[in-house]
Amino acid sequence: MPQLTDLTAAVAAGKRTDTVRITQELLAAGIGPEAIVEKGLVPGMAIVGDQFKRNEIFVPEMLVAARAMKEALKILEPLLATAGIKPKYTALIGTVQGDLHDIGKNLISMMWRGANFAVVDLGTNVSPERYLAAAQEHKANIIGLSALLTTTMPAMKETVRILKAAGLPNMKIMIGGAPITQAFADDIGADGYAADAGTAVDVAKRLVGEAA
Ligand code: B1M
Repeated sequence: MPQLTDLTAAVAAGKRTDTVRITQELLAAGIGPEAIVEKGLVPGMAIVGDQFKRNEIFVPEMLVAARAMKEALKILEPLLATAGIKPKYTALIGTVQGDLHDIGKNLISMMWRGANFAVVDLGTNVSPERYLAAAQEHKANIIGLSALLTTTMPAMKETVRILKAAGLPNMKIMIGGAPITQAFADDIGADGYAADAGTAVDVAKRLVGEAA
């Protein structure tokens, strides 16, 4: 039986077929989808990030690894989501303006769906104005902003400023992404921050007043 570390290695090497096969084998062996994501797939992308930082690999290799991870996530998504009960709360999610990274954002979206939130995914490169229009249209309870680049953190700050200035009732803003910290969230006035997809569920529940 393959180990979670084999999955990490397959993602890091961008081996799409192996990544899918190992994901299926781990599921068949009874490993839960959350463990597969958090302990198998995510560490693979962390390796890729470190290699990129050291100039050992370049954008094409990062893309290949990202595609391998996305294929595995397609298998895991239905398992992470629960069916049935009508969602009580609506959450919007998007990656902020200028930022095209979407894997983390997609994971949060899946986990929120799994926690029975109705999720509207605005995609990547979302302008502050689009967030605001969507928040008004969907009467969202949670607005989730993701940023992976230090250069797009100012866009996150601006989005929070515009959303807060609109004074929408019952609307909480939650942020996350690799360069984001609780200190930054406090600094820009976001209502919540989570470092990972599991915590993102707990924080969203807390923000809408449900016990996490
Ligand atoms: Co990019 N990239 N990238 N990249 N990329 C990083 C982010 C980088 C750290 C790599 C590095 O240098 N080590 C670096 C940023 C450096 C910095 O800003 N300080 C970087 C760079 C520089 C760039 C480009 C500028 C490269 C170039 O073109 N020269 C370029 C920018 C493009 C753009 O956005 N405008 C670029 C492009 C790309 C690809 C297209 C090749 C690809 C993205 C593919 C895709 O997303 N569809 C890519 C990838 C894959 C990465 C790395 C390797 C992996 C990102 C990822 O998917 N991680 C990344 C290095 C790294 O992060 N280790 C890197 C897995 C994912 C599950 O984690 O997104 O962090 P993450 O999400 C986590 C948490 O952060 C959190 O929960 C998730 C699950 O635990 N979280 C939230 C995320 N959003 C949240 C929201 C929440 C709560 C929690 O509430 C709402």
